[in-house]
Amino acid sequence: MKFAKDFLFGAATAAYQVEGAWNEDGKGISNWDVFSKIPGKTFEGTNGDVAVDHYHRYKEDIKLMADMGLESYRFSISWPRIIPNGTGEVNPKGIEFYNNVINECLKYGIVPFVTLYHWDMPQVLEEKGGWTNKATIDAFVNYAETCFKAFGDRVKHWITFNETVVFCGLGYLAGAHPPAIVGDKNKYFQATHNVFLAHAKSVELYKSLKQYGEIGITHVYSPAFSVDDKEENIKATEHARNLDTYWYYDPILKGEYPKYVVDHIEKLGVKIDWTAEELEIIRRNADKNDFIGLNYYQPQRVMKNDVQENVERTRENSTGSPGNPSFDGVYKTVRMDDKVYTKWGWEISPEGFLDGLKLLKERYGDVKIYITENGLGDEDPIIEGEVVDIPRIKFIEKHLRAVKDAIKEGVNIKGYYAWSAIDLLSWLNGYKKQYGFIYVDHNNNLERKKKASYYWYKHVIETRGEEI
Ligand code: BGP
Repeated sequence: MKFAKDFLFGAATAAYQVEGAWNEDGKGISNWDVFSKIPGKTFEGTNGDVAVDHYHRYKEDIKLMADMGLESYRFSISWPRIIPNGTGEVNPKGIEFYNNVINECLKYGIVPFVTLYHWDMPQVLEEKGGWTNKATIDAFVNYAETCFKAFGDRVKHWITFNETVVFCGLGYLAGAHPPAIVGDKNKYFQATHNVFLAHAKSVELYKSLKQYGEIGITHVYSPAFSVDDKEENIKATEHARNLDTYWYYDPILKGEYPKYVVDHIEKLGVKIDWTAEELEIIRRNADKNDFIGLNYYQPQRVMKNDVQENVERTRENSTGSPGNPSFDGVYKTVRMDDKVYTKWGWEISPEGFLDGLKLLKERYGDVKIYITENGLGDEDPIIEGEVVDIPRIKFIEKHLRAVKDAIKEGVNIKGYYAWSAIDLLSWLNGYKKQYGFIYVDHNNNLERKKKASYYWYKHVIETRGEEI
């Protein structure tokens, strides 16, 4: 089987992880510009000041993507580059930069797939309470409108937010992302609600502009599976699915919050400030979503847990490795002896991907899905000057196979974006953890080099995945 002609083969990046130029051409300071400089927060103090200098080298990078045959490039827009203070004046140089990136893509027939919020928020807004402040909702919608109007004639695929569970969870429960708050359940749930509202309002606005493109949201999907068939662990798994998946997709696709979670957090004493009008905005926009984006790296292996603890997570245990109790103490994720893990402790499980996609279909039906991220973080071997990233090829091959199988089973998947197009800054793990098809030499002027996976993916695209 070949992938259909309208299935997009892509690759992704995010502004803070590739652009650099953190204080150039009128860009405002972001929360990540500040957070990454707090000692101990990131691996060896790495930050995105220069990143891989995509801001100055986008032409070279997009040419490399074009030569790879990439059909679509998912990248994000840096909010503080467009509106430096979060609200108010627009920075013409910011608009110019993204116009250039978009036009460069279109020159080669690459479909730009744009994320509006991949975690870098104007610091001015973060200081006023970030996502816990309702004023941020309208600031975001105004920023979204600015982007739709500036780029919407050429950009026909929009993602509002990337991985709400990550920036809210690590930001307000684990203290590992800005604003580095630990264990504040109220702030966490308030922030998620405010994000869903900002999403719904942006969708409504986008549709009213009649630009005839697609809009959706991206969540990371780490499907929860019980470690065994003990009833207590199965119950804990259902709990995890509610908290980590349904809470995130239900308001978007069903227009309402899962009752199970609403009841549960009420018992925990969490009070969300949500008005009837806000809930109505979320409800009436649910059927306007054109797709959901789904990032998949690994499943969660879940078992019951009894001890409630608010742990401040470090870099090592905050980005994926199992071994963490849930914030409410009900379940924990564990490492299993019979599973395979990456060097950073992330389980490799294409089976979990397929099973997870089937579970989503059961709950949400035929919704259109783009796999907006999937990839292997590794330290790539260099042999005789060549970057021989065979484990990445194997990883993507198996996961593309799962996508193919899911499509055969009726899951409506329309595209696959490998994370990442090019080696970039891992938020907390520096440059050591590589994901790209293109290598960046940090010892030699950030020179680019094609990896083995680059040639492999090019062949996959040329043959529309027939040999997968
Ligand atoms: C996702 C993010 C990406 C990317 C990826 C890999 O959660 O959307 O931006 O960073 O994870 O994560 P890491 O860099 O921690 O390995």
